[in-house]
Amino acid sequence: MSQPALTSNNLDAFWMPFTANRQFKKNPRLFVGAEGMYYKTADGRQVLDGTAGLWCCNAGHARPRITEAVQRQVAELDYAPAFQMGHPHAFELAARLSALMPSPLDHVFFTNSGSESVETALKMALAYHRVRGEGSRTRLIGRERGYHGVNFGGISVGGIVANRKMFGTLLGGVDHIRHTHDIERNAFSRGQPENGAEYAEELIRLVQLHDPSTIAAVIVEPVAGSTGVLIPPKGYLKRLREICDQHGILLIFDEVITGFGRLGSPFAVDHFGVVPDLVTTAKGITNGVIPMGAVFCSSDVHQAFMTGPEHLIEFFHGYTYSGHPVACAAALGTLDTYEEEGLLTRAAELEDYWADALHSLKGARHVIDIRNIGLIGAIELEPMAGEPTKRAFSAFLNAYEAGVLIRTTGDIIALSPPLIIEKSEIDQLVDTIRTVLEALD
Ligand code: PXG
Repeated sequence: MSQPALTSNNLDAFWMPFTANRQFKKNPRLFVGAEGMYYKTADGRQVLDGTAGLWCCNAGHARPRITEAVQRQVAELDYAPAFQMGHPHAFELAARLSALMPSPLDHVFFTNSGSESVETALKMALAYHRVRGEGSRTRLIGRERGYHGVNFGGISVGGIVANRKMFGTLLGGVDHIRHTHDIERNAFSRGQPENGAEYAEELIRLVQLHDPSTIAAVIVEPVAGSTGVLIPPKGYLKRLREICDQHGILLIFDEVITGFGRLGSPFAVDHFGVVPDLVTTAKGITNGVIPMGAVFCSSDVHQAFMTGPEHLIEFFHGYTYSGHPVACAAALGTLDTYEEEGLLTRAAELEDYWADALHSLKGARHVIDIRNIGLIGAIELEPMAGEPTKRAFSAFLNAYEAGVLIRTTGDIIALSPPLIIEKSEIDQLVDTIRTVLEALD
């Protein structure tokens, strides 16, 4: 296929998401191809993917099993109605996914994105209490600096100020516990920080304030990604689970980023040994190839809905494209690739090398913290006086010019390469960042 010509005129119509549109269009950064660990730019350069796209291409790019599965599926069955009808691959995929997840998380509801998975899980939690006769449990608890997508439920329980402040009063009846980031006590931690399990006790404060009979669910990312890689202190997630159990509150883990091998185990649920009632996923489920998300729920939650006359719909929720045949094919090809190449546990094998490489940046210019877990890393920079985010954004632009794709949020560089990365590529990524940091204002 020939490349479309690009003029400043035809860059104009596309209002880009979460992008500095005017800055971008003055000097566009366009990818036209991708294979393995590398993107190809419109000007013919190779760029090492340090971010797995947007935390989604866990098996790297252009993986043949996924490509072929999608091609076959489009030709065979392009679409089947999602409501009151089915197709075999959706059932096959749900069964394979639930086999990957520890029991009792054994049912799967399909969506098309992380944001939709979050809305689905929040609605499931509210409806669960109601079908069990506890309809007074309507409150949702999130956490400061949480990211749960961009729909109204997600930004309400989320805790990123810029994502919330423009959009009115959001959902009512939502409260937040504090975030767990504590550079003063935990700077330069490798893996889970030692200090901060006590931040879970904040949940008790909210339980006492609102009364447990009003609280439906607590939602957290096991490792907060978008907000700059906030790793849970040792013991913190376990304590959240205990408090939820004591008070009949559902616990939701948002695993849109941590799911599918990012931490060195299939899910954060396995990694931390804490089992929530609901798990939201997306991204790595299809290796980013076709939009898809999935919510896992416990047998207890599922069973609560399976009452009443059998001809009645049990849960008034779903999307035209829930379990889309092409997305299911992509997901099945993705799971095959993960399994054949051992990718869901590869991050555990590389974690020490990754940690050593990242922490070798301690002492580099502007660096005030480095943190890592699985194949996730963050390098926090001292903000420029009066101009927050500018220094990290310059690092992003300069790294791109130097052939490496990184991601920044605030003044934090976040790294999450495809799980196929080799040690030499880890070196390339870190060495490029070191050079970029030394040259920054
Ligand atoms: N939950 C979590 C934990 C996420 O990280 C979403 C929900 C929403 O997913 P969708 O598919 O609706 O975008 C996300 C998405 C970044 C970055 O660079 C992170 C996300 C998306 C885009 C960029 O940090 N996370």
